[in-house]
Amino acid sequence: MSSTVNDGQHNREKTCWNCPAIDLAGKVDFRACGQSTEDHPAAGSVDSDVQVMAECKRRPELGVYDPMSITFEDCPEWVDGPYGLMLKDMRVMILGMDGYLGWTLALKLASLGYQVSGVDNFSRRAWLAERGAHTVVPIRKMTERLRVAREILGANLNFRTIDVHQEHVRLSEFIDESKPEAIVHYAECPSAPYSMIDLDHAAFVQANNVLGTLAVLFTMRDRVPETSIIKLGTMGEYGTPLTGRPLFEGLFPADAVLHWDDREWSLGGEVTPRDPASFYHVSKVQDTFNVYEACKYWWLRSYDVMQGVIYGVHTDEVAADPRLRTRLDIDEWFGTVINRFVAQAVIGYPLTVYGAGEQLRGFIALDDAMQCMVRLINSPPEPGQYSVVNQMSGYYGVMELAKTVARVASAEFGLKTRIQRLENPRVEADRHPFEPIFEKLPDEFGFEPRKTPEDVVFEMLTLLTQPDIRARIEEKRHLICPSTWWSGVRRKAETLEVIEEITYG
Ligand code: USQ
Repeated sequence: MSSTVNDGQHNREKTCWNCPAIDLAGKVDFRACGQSTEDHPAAGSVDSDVQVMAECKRRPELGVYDPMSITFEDCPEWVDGPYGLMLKDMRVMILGMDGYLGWTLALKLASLGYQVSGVDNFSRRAWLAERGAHTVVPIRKMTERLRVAREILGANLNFRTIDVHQEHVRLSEFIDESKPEAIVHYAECPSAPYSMIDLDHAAFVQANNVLGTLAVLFTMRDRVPETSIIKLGTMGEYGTPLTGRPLFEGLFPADAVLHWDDREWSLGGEVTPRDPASFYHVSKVQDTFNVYEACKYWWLRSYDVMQGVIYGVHTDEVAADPRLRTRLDIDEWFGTVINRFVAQAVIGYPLTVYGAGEQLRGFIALDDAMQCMVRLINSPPEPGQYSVVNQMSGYYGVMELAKTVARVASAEFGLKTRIQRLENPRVEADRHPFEPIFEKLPDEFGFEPRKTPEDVVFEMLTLLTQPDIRARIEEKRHLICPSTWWSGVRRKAETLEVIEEITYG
């Protein structure tokens, strides 16, 4: 596949073996998870009596045939698109379509010509309401969102209110009806601090995320086993090991070796160690194993997307009309760090760097994350393949990012911005080695990041300085300073140091 990347058609040499339109037929052997097709009889081993044959749901005239014999490039159902070849009118279901990412992706896919369906139970709105918070970028009710998407973008989004965890029979029915060829699973509670509030919140986040994902996996086994699941994991599953061990993409590379007691073993293909940083991150680790097992037991196909911290408000589609905007949270529970810093700069609140501010994290802009997702949808994994991508475009220290925000805010918007170091309410190393590996998306899927933090901070400040949005940030100023401690203590974090504008300019 090496010649196929970065030419706009990274997936052209994939075959029907990867395509969700096939029905596997005949005598099919059971493969271990993640095993290459090269070792599989379907790849043409002469010694084997096992032959994988398929039929195409889109092209029944092909009859029963060898799925390795037709490439995407040779198939008329796969057509040119901006992010690789795309399956004509491909049906994609988004679980969690009302969320920050889900809504943005729905509009992106529909604009590119995909048939988009989606479900949500509006729990993100409810969690914010429970904390007394709100999205500072106002968003419309789903009925209006759908209407405006149709009116402005010509997007026909097929939406159903369903709780993925509690209503899997309804989810099955909706899957039967809309027959998705890829399912993007965003329907989880994404907040580390929310999961650390108390027992009820920790239990809720774990049940909601882990059992919801389990329901999705069983439903896919029974209804759409050829459909790929693109599941949102997190870079935070790996933690920041103090040994400095590289953070590989989910599984150890083929040449990784364990030396111990004068002996040596290959680690190639094994799941890498995890060191999650909150009860929320633990839920993502358990999801990883559940998805991995489902691929192994049932030949499901999955990309587990270990996403870095996301930031930004802009894609062409959400910017097409104010009523199409996606949410933006800046409170201590649901606001991610860059989004919070930008909002703080807008209202003159000193940027809240936790601890020394030397924590390093992987980051990706909203727009770039959407590009990655489209590329993954276009390049489905093989049956049984559990594959992981580390989805980030760079890594930065938290203090470094605060200085970037302060610089852009002051130079481009005349906002006098100070930075404060706060006591860190989390249990995390704030000085640590960090070597994330994030090669697959660019090397195998043609991903090219388009946005730098400076670009996105500028876009965000342009929107967030609008008077109505500034007022919505101001209204929730009291929810900026963190009060949720990993230790269980309940009090606002104290300021350790204030850094004046002059020292970072
Ligand atoms: N931080 C600050 N000041 C703030 C907020 C955060 O210094 O005002 C620091 C935190 O201590 C942490 C880092 O910034 O070291 C990132 O915190 P965050 O709240 O932006 O992100 P996190 O809690 O790690 O979780 C977010 C998403 C989650 C996703 C994760 C990716 O909410 O869904 O899984 O980013 S990752 O961090 O790679 O695990």
